[in-house]
Amino acid sequence: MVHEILSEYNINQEHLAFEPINNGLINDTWLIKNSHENYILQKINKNVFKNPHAIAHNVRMISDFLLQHYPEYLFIAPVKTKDDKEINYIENKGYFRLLPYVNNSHTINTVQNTKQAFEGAKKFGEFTKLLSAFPVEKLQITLPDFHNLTLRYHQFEDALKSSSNERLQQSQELIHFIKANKNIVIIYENILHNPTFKVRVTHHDTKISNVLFNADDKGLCVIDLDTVMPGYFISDVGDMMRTYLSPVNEEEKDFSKIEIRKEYFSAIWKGYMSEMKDELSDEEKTHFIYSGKFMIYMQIIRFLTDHLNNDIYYGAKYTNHNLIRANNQAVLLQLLMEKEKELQQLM
Ligand code: GN1
Ligand code: MG
Repeated sequence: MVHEILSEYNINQEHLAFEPINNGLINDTWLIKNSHENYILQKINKNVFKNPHAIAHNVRMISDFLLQHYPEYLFIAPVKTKDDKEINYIENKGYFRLLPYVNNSHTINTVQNTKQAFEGAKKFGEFTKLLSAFPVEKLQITLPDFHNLTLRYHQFEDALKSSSNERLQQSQELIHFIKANKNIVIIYENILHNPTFKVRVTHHDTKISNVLFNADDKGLCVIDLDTVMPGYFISDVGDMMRTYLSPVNEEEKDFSKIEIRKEYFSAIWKGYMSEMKDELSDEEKTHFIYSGKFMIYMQIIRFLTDHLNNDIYYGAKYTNHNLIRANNQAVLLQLLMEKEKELQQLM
């Protein structure tokens, strides 16, 4: 299949080698090598991204803007097909895109030191800052209501009504925890009506594997622009907290390993603020820690809703996979709330 896809591009297929890279739950990704160069090939999950052309539109607009205003910024534009398309549709196979591999760069799957956390936060901050003069309303919505917490909460309530009794029974404690923390939804709804919160170009998937690093662990640029849409800074900062603060991620079944590492919080704050301090309003800054609660809470709801809906979105590699992920994230949220006062001292 890879040969068929690559034949749509002007690239040499001699000595072709490819291997899958497992770094996300949604799209399939491969590393491709020929005798001269490396590429990243991705299959876009059409069940999730119903309009792949919206992704291509956004990437093109952002690429043009950055090239015009910040030509020195490293932006990885997709390789175009022979007929000049960024997205390659192959009948019965789906939508694909090919990206050049940046030489001497690498990605990491977990944050191992505070420098990486600082650099990641700085790179996502820089991305939003450089695009502050970009007409954000011209971006297309690639995933409607992606971080709409009100809607996520409603989907959770709907799932409670349609779920099997067995799955409902297993989830009782977590359902109670979600309901008890509904104030996180209320604060989100206040933000929507708060004029000091600005809609900006937001990445919406700020996990560390979406940052390219050089050999000295310096951040080079951000990648995976499928979910770049208009949004609030709490989405980006919140997902950094969700994925950088703990030494273990959502897949960890031994919850005693989950931790909030204060020095990593400090690194996120400093890294993001090194770029965004003049962009964010004071009101936005006071919601910095709230960002983490917002994103972790939403992830609990999304994993649990999927469990109640028989794993139709994320899938499950073992029995109760999404229930365990949801419980893992609930532990993370609980610990974050307990540390909130201490973290405030670091800002
Ligand atoms: C999905 O596929 P990946 O890992 O980039 C999801 C994110 C979740 C994440 C949880 C489009 O991201 O929103 O936070 O899983 N992306 C989509 O691991 O749903
Ligand atoms: Mg992604």
